[in-house]
Amino acid sequence: MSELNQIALKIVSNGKGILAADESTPSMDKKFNAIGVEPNPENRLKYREILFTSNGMKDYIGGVILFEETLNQISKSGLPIPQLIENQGTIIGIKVDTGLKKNPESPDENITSGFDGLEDRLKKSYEIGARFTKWRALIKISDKFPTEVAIKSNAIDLAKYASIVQNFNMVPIVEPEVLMEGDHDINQCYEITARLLSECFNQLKLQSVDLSGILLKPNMVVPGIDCQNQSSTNEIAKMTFNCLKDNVPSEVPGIAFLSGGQSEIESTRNLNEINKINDTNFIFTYSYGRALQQSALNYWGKNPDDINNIQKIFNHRAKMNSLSTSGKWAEDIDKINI
Ligand code: 5MM
Repeated sequence: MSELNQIALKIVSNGKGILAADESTPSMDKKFNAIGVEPNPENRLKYREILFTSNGMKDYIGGVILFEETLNQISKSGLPIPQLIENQGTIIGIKVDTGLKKNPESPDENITSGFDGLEDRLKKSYEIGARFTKWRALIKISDKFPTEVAIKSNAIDLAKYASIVQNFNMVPIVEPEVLMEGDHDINQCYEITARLLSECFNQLKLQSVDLSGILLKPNMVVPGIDCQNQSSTNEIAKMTFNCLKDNVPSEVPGIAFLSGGQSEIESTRNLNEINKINDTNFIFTYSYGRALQQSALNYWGKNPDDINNIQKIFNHRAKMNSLSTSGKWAEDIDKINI
């Protein structure tokens, strides 16, 4: 077993998943403004430190993805954030893409940037303790889009990124996300997700990436938010499972979904259903941002000093998602008294 494979498995095994706490500063600004909190580095640290010191980290969070600012912050206790996370037994990851730009090959679509200075950033992040990384490519569905060229160029860049990261001895999370925005139906989401995944693995193989040393972070196959025909949990689970089974090579050690705008309960319910029908060796788990944090963040906005209950809310969400990795979650146990 290679070192990268071991790290990947440690992140997603034993009912653990990933906490995506890598929101960029503009995203955090929006979230803080919405709950009436002043957006600044101190408040971002305060909020994230509450999550990282929760008991739920030990049991349910195998890896946490950080934004560069957080990786370099010092906690209230005086411990650097990376050390505080390591003390929980959680592996540190870092977002290394730098957001979206216009795709030169298809100017009405996007491509992810981040190759400038990437090697330097990887070297520094490794020294501070990061052992995995993340790069997110976004694909939008509409009448005309995505174009073949957008799918291909994003897949090429994801593979190029993954290959560079493995040279630095870190596990690359490959995140090809088909967005939920739009009125497309679940069949369209299936078709685009399948094409995107298949092109990504095509490119990963062409660029000789060790597939046993990556983690895949895909979207679930769901109808667009504005679609008139919303789907049942059963349908979402079956289509997501089939799409991944047919397009992901078996060497990939873990598939950790993004929540993508689904509610906390929807993300848990869908993952639970996927794991109920999983008859493969794939590990299906979570790499949620919003779906792990939303309730805790809202409560923190109103009760910033009530650390116990903020952590209780986060621990509960993490535990519910952990149960869903073995199909043991049920709606009637998903209750919390605050
Ligand atoms: C946590 O959000 C991540 C970064 O967002 P921005 O770069 O837009 O600030 C995002 O990449 C995240 O890791 C994934 O989309 C999963 O998060 P969700 O909220 O979709 O589960």
